[in-house]
Amino acid sequence: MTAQTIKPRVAIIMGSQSDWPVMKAAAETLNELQIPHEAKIVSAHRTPDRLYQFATNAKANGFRVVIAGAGGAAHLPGMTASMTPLPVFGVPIESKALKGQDSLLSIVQMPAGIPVGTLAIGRAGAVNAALMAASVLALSDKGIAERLDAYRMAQSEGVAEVPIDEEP
Ligand code: RP5
Repeated sequence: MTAQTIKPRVAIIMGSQSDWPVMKAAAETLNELQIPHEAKIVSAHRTPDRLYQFATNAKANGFRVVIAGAGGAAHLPGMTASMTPLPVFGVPIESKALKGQDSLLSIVQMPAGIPVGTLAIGRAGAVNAALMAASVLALSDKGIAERLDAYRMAQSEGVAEVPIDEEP
C-alpha cells in the first residue's frame, strides 16, 4: 500500500502554483516517511471561498495537521489557523522583492490566541514542517514513530567525522 492509497492525514496547502517547487520538499519528506498527504493550492486572497471550505472542514475531513506555505503578504497560514483547531505549520516562501523576510514576518507574528508554528524560509522550512507533522502524528502512531527514528538515525550516520576536499 502506498502513502497515497490511505486517507491523507496531512494537508499541504500553498498560496500559488509558484510555491510548489518549495512545498514539494514537504511532500517528498512525507513520502519518505510513508505518511499519506494531500497537496492543494488555496489562496487566502485569490480563492477565499476555497480557503474557508478547506479550513472549516479540514478536521472533519480527516486531516490531523496542516502545512501552509505562502509568500509576500503571507496570511494563508494565519487565516487557516483561525478556522481550524488543527496544528498549522507555516512555511515562508522566499519572495522576489524581500527574499522571504516579508513572508517570515507575516507568518511568525501571530497575535496571542491563534498560533502558527513557523518554520524557516524556503526548502528547509518545508522539510522541517513535514518533520514536525510527523512528530505530531508519531505521538499516536507507532509505525510513524519508528520511521521517524530511522530517518533521524540515517541522517546522523550520513554525516562524516572528517571533512574531505571536494572536486571544484
Ligand atoms: C502568495 O503570493 C503566494 O503564496 C506566492 O508565494 C506569492 C506570489 O504568488 P504568484 O503571484 O506567483 O501566484 O499568495
